[in-house]
Amino acid sequence: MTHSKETADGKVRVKFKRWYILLLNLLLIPDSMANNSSYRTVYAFAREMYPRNIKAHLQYGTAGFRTKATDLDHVMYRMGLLAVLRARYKKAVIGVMITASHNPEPDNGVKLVDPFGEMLEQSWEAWATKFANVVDDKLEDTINELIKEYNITNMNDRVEILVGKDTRPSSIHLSKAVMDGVLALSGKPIDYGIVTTPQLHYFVVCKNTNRLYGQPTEEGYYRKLTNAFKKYRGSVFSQGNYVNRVIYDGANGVGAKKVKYLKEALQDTLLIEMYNDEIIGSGKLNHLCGADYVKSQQSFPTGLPVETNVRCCSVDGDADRIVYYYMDENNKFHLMDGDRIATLAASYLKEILLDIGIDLNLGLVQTAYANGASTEYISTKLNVPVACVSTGVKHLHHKALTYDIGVYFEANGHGTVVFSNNAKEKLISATESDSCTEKQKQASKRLLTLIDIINETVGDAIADMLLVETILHAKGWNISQWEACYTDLPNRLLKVTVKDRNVITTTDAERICVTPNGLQDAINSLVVKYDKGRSFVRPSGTEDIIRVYAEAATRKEADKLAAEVALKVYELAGGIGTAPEVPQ
Ligand code: G16
Repeated sequence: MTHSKETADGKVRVKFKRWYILLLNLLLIPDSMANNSSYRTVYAFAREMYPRNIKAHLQYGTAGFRTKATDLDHVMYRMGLLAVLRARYKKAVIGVMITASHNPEPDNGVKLVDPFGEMLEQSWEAWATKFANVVDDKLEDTINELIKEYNITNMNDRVEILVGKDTRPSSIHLSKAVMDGVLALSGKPIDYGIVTTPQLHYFVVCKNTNRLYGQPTEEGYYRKLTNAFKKYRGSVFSQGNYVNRVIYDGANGVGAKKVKYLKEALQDTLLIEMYNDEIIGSGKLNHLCGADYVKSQQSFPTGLPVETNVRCCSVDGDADRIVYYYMDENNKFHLMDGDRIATLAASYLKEILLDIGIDLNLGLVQTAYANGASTEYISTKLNVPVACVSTGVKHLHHKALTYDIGVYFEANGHGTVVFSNNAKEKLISATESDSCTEKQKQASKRLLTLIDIINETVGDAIADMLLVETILHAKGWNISQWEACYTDLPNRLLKVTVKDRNVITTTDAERICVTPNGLQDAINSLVVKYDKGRSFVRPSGTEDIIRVYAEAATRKEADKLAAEVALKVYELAGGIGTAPEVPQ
């Protein structure tokens, strides 16, 4: 059935017949077998089922690998292998999520979830890239290299790898490839089927905290969020100018599928009217809808009824981002993006902390995409410290953990709030302390309940929606009252296609362009022409393009500045296709 030999360098080389690995996969390798050392290198055969057929170099980017689904079989298989090694190294449960989030349906992708729900640690991103690109014959060597580098000695541990996928038709066989990779190294894949990205992060944390964070099931997830939401809301569902009705755009993805369960659990506390919930394989995922579309186009998604002054929200393809918006009586579109959610959350938390009267440092983390007006509001009106980091929730999450209470949101609607153990302990003791007044105790209890509405593991569109609805309800606000806190500077996001997006490199949290030579000088000389002008460019980590951001005092100026900068990118960074047009 097999033949294997141990070489002088101690590496085991094994050859297996194809039917054998298939049988192993069917059996999911029972525990007793997994401990048999002769199964440790099943990958040596299994990789033959997932050969690397492409020449293009793939990179573990902003949120893992993203490209055409047809190019990903071997990457998925290898990420299954890597997840097992990571789990053995961390001695913890690891997650693998198959999704391309906001990308169109022919794309797919994969990202690994670390033990506490964080994105894969950066030093391992380089290993992921190496695993994805190494030629088939060197895969085994690369695995041995990693084992040696991290001195992974527990190669018999039957570690659990939680696997989730979004609704893309390609996710089905790609998830099988991940599981084959897990099995090949005698790990234990646990298939969670179709789930949102944040749900998978939540399951990983539940498992690694021995269920302290919650039950690692979908039911456990809904129960935790909705129980806290209902408790916080009490028996009055609408109050002040707040009405408990929201129009919801599911982007024809997993966010539509999953919110159905949420609706059932919430019953009348929040009336969610769902649209864009087409079935799997309709080809409509993210098409003219979803959070990315609404944010970048700054317009209503298709398929939603346009009702004056009614709160609407859109989630993205894997339901980790959310933006709100509404149409006013003059048919003007108003966007409430991640910056707005961050400021709403930070201002409310600040109020509660004042009520409690305990010393906890609250901080807010943004990226260069944050609207200049929001940054000014946070620092000068809310008096909350604000930090700017590179794009990617992994960077924001990391920085947010340096505060007792860290609020982080990207302008695109991706974010959450994290609470340190110190903060949670102080709140718990405040609920019981004799030195606290009844008002302080009640405020501490409220905040502890609010924490349970939040998915602290990563940005979560569903949990973030419940958080926004909770705060608006508590304040008795309608959406225009929320908007009235500050006035956004008009801004525009554009994409430019270039031959090689890596020619653009940046520094200072992506606000300064280092290469190609002369591009930053060109941007500077354009920006100074505009009142309140600001612009930056960066290569996307999820699409093969350069992103251009610009803001200025008026809509016309913001659009013009963005187009001028896009043209400079096209000229100096090897643009391909039609050159961007600058409006007059
Ligand atoms: C991912 C990341 C986000 C990032 C977005 C766009 O979101 O998780 O943090 O803002 O990509 O990244 P880029 O500008 O590099 O393409 P998602 O929702 O697509 O997973």
